[in-house]
Amino acid sequence: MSPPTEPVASLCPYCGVGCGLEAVPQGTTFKIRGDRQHPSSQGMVCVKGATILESMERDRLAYPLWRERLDQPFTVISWDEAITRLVQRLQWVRREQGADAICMYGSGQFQTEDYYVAQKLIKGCLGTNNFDANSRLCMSSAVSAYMGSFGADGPPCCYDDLEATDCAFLIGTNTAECHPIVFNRLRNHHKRHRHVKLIVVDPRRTPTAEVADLHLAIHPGTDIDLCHGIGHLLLKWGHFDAEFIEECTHGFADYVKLLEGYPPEWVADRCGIAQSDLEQAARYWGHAQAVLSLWSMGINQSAEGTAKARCLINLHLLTGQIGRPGSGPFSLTGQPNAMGGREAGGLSHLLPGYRHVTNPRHRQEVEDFWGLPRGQISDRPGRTAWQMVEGLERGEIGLFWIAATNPAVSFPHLERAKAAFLKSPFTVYQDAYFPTETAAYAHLILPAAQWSEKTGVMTNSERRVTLARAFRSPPGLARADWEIFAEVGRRLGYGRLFDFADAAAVYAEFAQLTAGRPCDHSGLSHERLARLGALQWPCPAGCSDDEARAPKRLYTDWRFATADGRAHFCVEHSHGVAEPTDAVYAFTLTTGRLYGHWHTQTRTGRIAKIQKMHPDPFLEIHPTDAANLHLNDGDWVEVRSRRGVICLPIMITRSIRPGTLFVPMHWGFLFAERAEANQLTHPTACPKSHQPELKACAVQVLPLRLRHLPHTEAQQGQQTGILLKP
Ligand SMILES: Nc1nc2c(c(=O)[nH]1)N[C@H]1C(S)=C(S)[C@@H](COP(=O)(O)OP(=O)(O)OC[C@H]3O[C@@H](n4cnc5c(=O)[nH]c(N)nc54)[C@H](O)[C@@H]3O)O[C@H]1N2
Ligand SMILES: Nc1nc2c(c(=O)[nH]1)N[C@H]1C(S)=C(S)[C@@H](COP(=O)(O)OP(=O)(O)OC[C@H]3O[C@@H](n4cnc5c(=O)[nH]c(N)nc54)[C@H](O)[C@@H]3O)O[C@H]1N2
Ligand code: SF4
Ligand SMILES: [Mo]
Repeated sequence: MSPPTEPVASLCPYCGVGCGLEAVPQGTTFKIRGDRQHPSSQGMVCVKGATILESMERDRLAYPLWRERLDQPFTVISWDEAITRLVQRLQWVRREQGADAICMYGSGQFQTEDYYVAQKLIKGCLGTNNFDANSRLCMSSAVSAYMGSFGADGPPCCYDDLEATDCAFLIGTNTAECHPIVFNRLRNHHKRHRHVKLIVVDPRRTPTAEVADLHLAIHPGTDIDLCHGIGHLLLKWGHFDAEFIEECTHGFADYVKLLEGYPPEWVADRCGIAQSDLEQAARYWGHAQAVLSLWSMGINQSAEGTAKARCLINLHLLTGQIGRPGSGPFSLTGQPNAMGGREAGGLSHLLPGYRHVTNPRHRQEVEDFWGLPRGQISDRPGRTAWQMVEGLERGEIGLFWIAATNPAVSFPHLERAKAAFLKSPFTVYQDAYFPTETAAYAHLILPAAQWSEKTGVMTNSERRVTLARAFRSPPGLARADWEIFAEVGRRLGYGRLFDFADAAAVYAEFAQLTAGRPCDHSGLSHERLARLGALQWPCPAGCSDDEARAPKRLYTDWRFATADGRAHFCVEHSHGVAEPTDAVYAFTLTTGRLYGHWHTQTRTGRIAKIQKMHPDPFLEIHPTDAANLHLNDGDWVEVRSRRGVICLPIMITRSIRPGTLFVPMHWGFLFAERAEANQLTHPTACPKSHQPELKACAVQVLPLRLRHLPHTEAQQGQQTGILLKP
């Protein structure tokens, strides 16, 4: 492409804050700066957004690669040969094993266009719902909580609420490190107004908790008890909204009965906090005009993630704190386009436009729109991420297609996941970088264009859609994900359905399919987004420019999307964590993120400044626990769970609860030897959302006097040809 001469408006492709960026041409390259016009971020960026361009060239995957067996080196092949092999395999598997033997595992790092074309291919043309995404490990509990409480997915708040609240309740979110620009906006408001309270609920004293008025360092997994404990006090002290409850909710009487069983003494003991702190939290809630809850993985990644999020939402229903400026339950989306993925139907139980595969009317609407015969879309939810692993174990999967995610690092119970990947007869891996850990398990590798090299939209946490235009050429033969899916569709004989002129045409079709749905994009187009800047949904066709630009909240009329129009209380007790500690595995391990790194480091591990910020993995441990184990800061330990073992140095810190440990999730086997958090985690998931409990497992810690590291997988990687450069 010919390089632009004017600044190009874009979007940061890292986290779900969705900051606006501008790429300013400078000679042969670009300078990245915050886009002051972008309403979400108002010109701010964090270190990841600011350094993004530095990772765009190194170790890029530029050509399709192929090998018959995993112990062979890859050879470079043409696109024609790559697509031919893939299409032949798809046809063979469909014929011999049936469409449900085909699986695609995608990502919240797709643009909406990529997601949409993938749904059309997999769920429409191939007729299997086996499309799931890494959002299953990330946002699926929030999705099912919104569904359960409000009758539809969709975070109801907007970022203007950060500056309109007088009590922010942050639970299971390290906002300062993981959603830094949301945190900046909230923190500035908090600093400026003394009456504004900030409560943080996290077993660790994170940088987010450091600046809170109240930090509740609860035992991991006791969030439901805490919420019910706060509810109990609010009710007892009369801080509830009787009119809202009466007119707009369902299930209050049962909720009241449930709350009776949560007296503050019991709750404080259960959560491991002072009763006075619990009471202070309830007082802050009760006295505030507007309460905004922010939550993230400390809630979602749990074997009771849906119930956790819904019990938090209960507090908003009890107090009528929703649909008004500065109030509401607000899930912070992890990935840059996990929201767009939900809108496009990118989980195995969904169809585009917040539709569900089990709903006959929804299937028909989509079949008719796509011009496919009635009955073409399967009525069974497809495999979730972990069910794909189980399918591989049982030999039920003939083709496993992974795109824009690195499950050989990010899946729970890695030994088991990787053993299953080894059993896959045919794995396609579509990524932007080479090597990555997952490449070691692939037969066919397809080079993807990524941010800055392809045009498309992403939706951020506040439902704001930003157009990110291409302004650089992709390396070698890399292509946009949606183009790859469309090419496969055409080669399978569905030419008419995949005849898109460009990404704008893909988006226009998707937007039309959302008309009249909660996530209505039908008033949006690439052209309009380029002209007006980033816009929020719902944005129905025919709305004026002013209407399109106005900040939007959901449920401002207090009518909900349930059949009875009411929001529903969730009446559930906690079952605790899936793997409690015992005498042998006496510590609870939790896992999570650091400010500079992004997930499995495919980008940030290749940026010098960020490598310097966080050079090595470590285990956070409380001084008392370290003393009991006779450990000094920096000593190496083995951490063992029932599933695996890792070795790393300890960091002694008072920021973690005694009895709890923390390992960052960022180090796969290409970046460190045996330090993967997910060697230890387990796949037990929330029965409603199927989101695994990545935030708690039982482990033991053993001093490692000699740093003896046997045969590493990095060496293994070399043997299997993963490190071969194209
Ligand atoms: N720097 C950076 N930012 C990111 C990402 C990244 O990789 N790096 N990834 C993005 C993505 S995809 C996501 S999903 C988000 C995640 O954003 P966050 O959810 O904020 O990040 P985590 O570190 O995974 O977990 C948050 C906190 O949950 C706490 N926690 C653990 N167990 C419990 C519990 O039982 N109860 C409570 N209340 N808290 C608990 C942990 O101590 C941790 O501090 O970040 C996004 N932003
Ligand atoms: N223990 C533990 N495990 C976790 C978590 C945790 O908190 N603890 N968090 C979970 C969560 S919330 C998440 S979101 C996952 C994240 O886990 P992953 O999705 O595995 O992590 P990433 O490193 O972001 O992988 C994204 C990949 O997509 C590639 N890529 C980037 N852009 C494009 C593109 O446009 N097209 C294509 N085809 N490829 C592209 C990148 O090169 C990279 O290899 O991890 C989950 N795993
Ligand atoms: S806060 Fe998130 S979206 Fe904004 S610059 Fe940082 S990583 Fe990018
Ligand atoms: Mo995530």
